[in-house]
Amino acid sequence: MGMQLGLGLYRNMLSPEYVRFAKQAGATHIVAHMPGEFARDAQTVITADRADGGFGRDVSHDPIWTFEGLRDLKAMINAEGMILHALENFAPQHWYDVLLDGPQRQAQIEHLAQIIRTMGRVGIPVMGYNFSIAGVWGRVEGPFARGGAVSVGYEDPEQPPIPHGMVWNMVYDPERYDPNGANGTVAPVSPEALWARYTAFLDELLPVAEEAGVTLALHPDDPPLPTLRGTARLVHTPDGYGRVLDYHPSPRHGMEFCIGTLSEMPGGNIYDMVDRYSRTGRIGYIHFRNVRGTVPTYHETFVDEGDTDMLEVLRILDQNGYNGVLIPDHTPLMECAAPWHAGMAYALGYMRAAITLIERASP
Ligand SMILES: [Mn+2]
Repeated sequence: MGMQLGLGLYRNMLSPEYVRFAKQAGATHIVAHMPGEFARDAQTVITADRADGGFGRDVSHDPIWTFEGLRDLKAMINAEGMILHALENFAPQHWYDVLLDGPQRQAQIEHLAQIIRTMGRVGIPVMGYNFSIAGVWGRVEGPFARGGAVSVGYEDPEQPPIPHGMVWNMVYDPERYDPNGANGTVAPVSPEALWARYTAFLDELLPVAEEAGVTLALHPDDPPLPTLRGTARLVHTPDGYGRVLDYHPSPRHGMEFCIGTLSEMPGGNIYDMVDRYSRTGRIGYIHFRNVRGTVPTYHETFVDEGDTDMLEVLRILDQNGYNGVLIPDHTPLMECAAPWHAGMAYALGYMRAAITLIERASP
């Protein structure tokens, strides 16, 4: 069966036109990135607003998360001859107090359990998630990729504490949120406290995921720093996933395996990481992207120009029998009338050809 090509679509791109674009570019699978409105339009993707609202405001009670919403989403994708492989990321509204260990925690855990049961009922096999308090924060945008194509990077910024009302780099409580922290900030979170919150989350949700037949797939922390804005990070070293997987042997406890984030980790060998973790059989799907540099300074690149030999990554995956889904994650924006589309089509075409050649050459 081999490796499967997919495309991740943001919340405001979940339409038949975008699904057909993915199909036309050679993909067979869709990953639906659920929270917020990350893309302002088809042209540019919101990346970094250091001093203000992060990735923006979360939407309350988005009906897409109901049984009917997820059923209709899957039906829309299937109607185009495509497969809905995964949902990516809970909305901050769903679990801010799970991450922050706040008073709504238990009610929010119940809601997350309900979402996972609904996914099982609808038939969506993977829930990608990023158990992170600070989230993907602090990135800058610039002409970092080949030919001056605009991409994102991380350049070791000052790290103010997280204002109340924000988690996961999104505002969940606009009443309370003040970008300058005038209404207070999130207290520092130690690695031990974060681990306790994470394992409590797994203890409650893994049994639900097993019963529903849904794989929970954890994204590593991007940027992979030990702490960000005073809060610890879960997977920020080459061994980080090892500890996470060792916590529970369930095949429903897996990875949203981000090659880009893993290669941003200092002191790691990306090929060893790909080899080690693809042998576990616990990759829910792969974020296939390239980057130049490691924390605290790196820039995202086109798939074929960063520090990582992505063909070697595919060769290792093929050798270890990986037959799951790969999506481009993000790509630089290409200078034309449709920068996002062009960047994704370039990555998908490259991946399609590379996978075909590698699988053709493999015994
Ligand atoms: Mn990623």
